[in-house]
Amino acid sequence: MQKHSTLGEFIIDNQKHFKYTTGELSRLINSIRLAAKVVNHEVNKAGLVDILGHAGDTNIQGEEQQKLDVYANTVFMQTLKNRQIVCGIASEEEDDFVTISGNDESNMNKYVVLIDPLDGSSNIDVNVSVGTIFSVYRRVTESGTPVQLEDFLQEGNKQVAAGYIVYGTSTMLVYTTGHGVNGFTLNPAIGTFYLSHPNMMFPENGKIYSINEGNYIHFPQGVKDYLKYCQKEEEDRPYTSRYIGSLVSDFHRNMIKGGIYLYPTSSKAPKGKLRLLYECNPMAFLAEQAGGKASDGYKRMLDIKPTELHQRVPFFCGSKKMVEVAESFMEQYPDDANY
Ligand code: P6P
Repeated sequence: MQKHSTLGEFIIDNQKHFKYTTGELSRLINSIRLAAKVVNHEVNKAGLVDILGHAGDTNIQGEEQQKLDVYANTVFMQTLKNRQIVCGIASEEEDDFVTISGNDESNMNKYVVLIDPLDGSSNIDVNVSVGTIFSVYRRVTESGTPVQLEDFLQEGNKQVAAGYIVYGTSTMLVYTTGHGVNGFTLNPAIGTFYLSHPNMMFPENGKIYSINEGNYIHFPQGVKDYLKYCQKEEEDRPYTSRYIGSLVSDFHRNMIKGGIYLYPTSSKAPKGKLRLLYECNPMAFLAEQAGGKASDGYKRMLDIKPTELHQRVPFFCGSKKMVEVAESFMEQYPDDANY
């Protein structure tokens, strides 16, 4: 029987891609691995303890924070801080970025991490899968000085690593360091992630589209036209509509089966809903590394120059040919590119 390598073994093997580094990135991925296990343990018993319901606070997005959101944020922040690997962290749950100060040593660390600690958290109460999304950059300001906003406002094409944990029927960690995408499934009995999905690739085409069609009347005309295309009785259509309401889960299914995920602008969300830095860019990096495509409907997601920490963008992501067809409808309406 083929011996499945563990995530720990894979990280060590993967180190060969980074000959001239000091293993910090490997240690960073290892800290994500630990935090994922801790959060998974809590997510899996969310229904059993009084951890549901709203923490009462609202985050910068104006969304009520579920207690599990707060918990997941604390775990990932603390794990990254404790390992003294990063010099700064930005989180959906934190109004501003957090400087990992403590001592000059931490300012010598060369990586910053951006994270959505528990995406899809509104699904927690109804026992639907949720996820963590992370994105890693090298800092661009002077080493040894406190991290600054420009270290976080980097284009997605500068990412050195990105990934997600999906807390679903099984818990998986899926990530890339720019050398393909690999998926690891947690064996909860022994707390070990095993390489279950080596070299994950989006099918070039697909028949699944993921979008909240409840917003149809608010969508740009290009999106309405594309949806009518998906639903037309012709050739390989109508496609299947699948929308879990959890980006990580919809993305993960589409990467395995083929498909496209869309969160466009609408009159309700004039810049879209998803955040560029810790949702769209990491997922776009993964998508491209898996042979897929990601854009705002008009331009490559990874080339968008960020201007704010929590900025939102429209998001079209998945099988390359499906995204290209969707973009061909959007380009009929060039004015909608100026959101
Ligand atoms: P809507 C979850 O809040 C999230 O950020 C994504 O995970 C998900 O795809 C989307 O928003 C769901 O948004 O407006 O359709 O409920």
